[in-house]
Amino acid sequence: MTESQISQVRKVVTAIPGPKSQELHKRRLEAVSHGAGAALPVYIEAAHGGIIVDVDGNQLIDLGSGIGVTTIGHTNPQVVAAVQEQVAKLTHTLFTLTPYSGYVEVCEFLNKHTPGNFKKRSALFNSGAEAVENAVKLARKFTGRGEIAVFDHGYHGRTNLTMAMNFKAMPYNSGFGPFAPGVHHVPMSYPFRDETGLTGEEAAKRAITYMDKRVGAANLAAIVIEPIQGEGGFIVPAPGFLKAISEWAKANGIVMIADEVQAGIARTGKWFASEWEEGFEPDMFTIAKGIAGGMPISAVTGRAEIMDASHPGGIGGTFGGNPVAAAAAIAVLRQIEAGGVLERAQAIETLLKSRLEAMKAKYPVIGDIRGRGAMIAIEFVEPGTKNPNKAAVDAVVKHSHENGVLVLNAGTYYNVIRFLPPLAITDELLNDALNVIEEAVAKL
Ligand code: PLZ
Repeated sequence: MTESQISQVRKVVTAIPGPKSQELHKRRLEAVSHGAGAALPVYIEAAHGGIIVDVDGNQLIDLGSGIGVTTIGHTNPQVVAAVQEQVAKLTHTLFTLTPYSGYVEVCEFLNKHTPGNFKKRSALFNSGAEAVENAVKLARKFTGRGEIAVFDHGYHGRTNLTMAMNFKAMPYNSGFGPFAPGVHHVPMSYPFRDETGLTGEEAAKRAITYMDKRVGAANLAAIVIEPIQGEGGFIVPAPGFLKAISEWAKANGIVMIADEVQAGIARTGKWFASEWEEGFEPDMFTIAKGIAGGMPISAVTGRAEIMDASHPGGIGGTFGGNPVAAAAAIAVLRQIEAGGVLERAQAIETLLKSRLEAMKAKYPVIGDIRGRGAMIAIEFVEPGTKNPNKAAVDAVVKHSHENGVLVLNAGTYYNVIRFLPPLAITDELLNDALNVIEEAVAKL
């Protein structure tokens, strides 16, 4: 099946998972480590736009983009063409051995479009976790300090350092320690769950008191924060929070790192989610997921003096900034630069929020609707309380999956459903998917 033959409609032709998926799943359980989870064991063989097609011929509406990766759309024609052209020309040299232009071009794009009016440089890696590791490495080298601060409900990856930075033991960390030292967890601003009326500035004061008293400003190399928390359930901090944290970081010579792995690259309707808060001024950004339409590549972009703090040879890696992945990234970044992509994310926010707010008014099981752009979540509660309602999420996810709508859960309490659709999704598909979700909510 070629990409253009995938009609942008939901089609359920077998049980989900269907017989071929079930067969493959048996093989998988035999062959693949059971440590890798399976949220929906439907085996996908093709995809285009906002539709993924499984081996049984079911067409599912994708509201997850593989956790925010195929933001530009599945099998985006420009990405496909760029990859096809590049893969036939050059697949690898190792950039730090004999370089190639694609790597440089990706860095130029990121230096230009990340927020901050200062001289920047970038370096490329393979995964989000690897970007976070390298940002912390460089911040430590630059400041000569060792400690770092991260926020409750945060997520940063599955390597040893980034596991130490995650909030949740289960499922990410449990039993895999001991973890890297020097990581301090501080209170986040979580407007839905903080005491009513707590401002962003007050929440920042709470976090700053902890960092200042417990860690000591002079010992902190970096503060790492997701401007909108992804795995945590799309927690958007109260206005003023990010600004106050970054002002304190600046005043104390602490490197402010924005982990934009999930929220960055057009997802929230701006190039980077950090841009939504006036006065929030990160020194460094970690970038991955949506940058290359599904090809594995990640980046650290930041102040030139921090990015250059390493001796030559201090950062690298065999595959980082691979030529094929870089070609895909350039194809994505060019399209964002050409216009229309950010606007599409904003239009998706309008559509999702208006329908979800209407549902919230009707169904007391919905406690909160939040997020920006095409990064919107519902937090489910037991009606009349703020008690997390995981059972509701499980039921809505199950009904959606059975009816050909791929949704993802999230949240510290597993009581959040998050929407991360490809921006190429049509309004018709979004509305169709929301109808299925509303059916499920109505049944609760
Ligand atoms: N920082 C903010 O969201 C990845 C994890 C999927 P990697 N989140 C999805 C899973 O189950 O492993 C993420 C993130 C933020 C860092 C990362 C890590 O990115 O590319 O998965 O290493």
